[in-house]
Amino acid sequence: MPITLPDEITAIALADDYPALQIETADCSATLALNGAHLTHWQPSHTDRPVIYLSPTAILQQGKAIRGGVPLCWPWFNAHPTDPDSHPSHGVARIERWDLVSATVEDGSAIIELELKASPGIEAHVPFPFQLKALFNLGQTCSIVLETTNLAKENIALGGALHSYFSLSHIDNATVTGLQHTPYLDTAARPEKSAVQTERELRFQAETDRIYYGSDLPARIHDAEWKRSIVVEKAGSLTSVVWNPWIEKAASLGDLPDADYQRFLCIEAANARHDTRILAPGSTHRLETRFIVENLS
Ligand code: TA6
Repeated sequence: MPITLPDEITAIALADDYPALQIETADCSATLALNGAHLTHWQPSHTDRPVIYLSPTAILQQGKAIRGGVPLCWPWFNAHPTDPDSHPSHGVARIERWDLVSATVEDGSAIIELELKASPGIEAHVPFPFQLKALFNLGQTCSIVLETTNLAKENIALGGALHSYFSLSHIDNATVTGLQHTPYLDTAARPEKSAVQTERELRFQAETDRIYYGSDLPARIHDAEWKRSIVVEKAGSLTSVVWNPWIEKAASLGDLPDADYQRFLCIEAANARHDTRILAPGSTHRLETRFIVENLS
């Protein structure tokens, strides 16, 4: 890594040929892998447990997505919109190695910029020229911005998600608020079905895979056991995805211990389905999320 790192940021390897940055500031500890520009750990100093869940059996290999942390899904969400058999689920950004552009520490927060440059491997899946940056501000709060600039001469269609995995004491202790009265697409149902959330608090008793649409409002995870709540704010997004694989799906995932569906919940700032953005030549889209942890006495 060509740039000089401040004392609070150390270059480490999470596995062979798997570089990352270890961040230890007054306000937080965090780990950021260059593969996928993937935040695998964040814990602000005012909470005594990690906020981000990382699977203990995550595969740390170039070309593989990390189970847990905050995968950056880009430039499409979930299955490729027209040719899912030829392109990876959730796009290419999370399986490619990013370059470190800058890393500084200001007032206890680490400010880090990474960039994904085009390559033949990427161009096989992404048919347009682009500039893609990931901007991290890691301190008492955590903010992540995925910034895409369309370098093509024509419009492009852009989807994606900041696919955040939040750590829980147990899924039975977790509720989510902020989604009441919001319409959603239940993609776990066969066939998929549309509904509107009526209850104020969302609880989890089965596989949950929902795309909430039409809202840019924050969601809040309440953890009764750990007496904390996590506010998930977002910008540049009108779809929020809520996912927990539950028993069967968790058992089918080779990089997740069977019972670990109990230990996390995904709340994702997304541009999914009808929130896919059309970007004109030269224009930029910023998909943003921010986590705020509040201790409940
Ligand atoms: O964001 C929810 C979702 O799209 C689910 O449908 C589920 O597949 C999850 O992402 C995980 O996807 P992955 O490709 O990481 O296994």
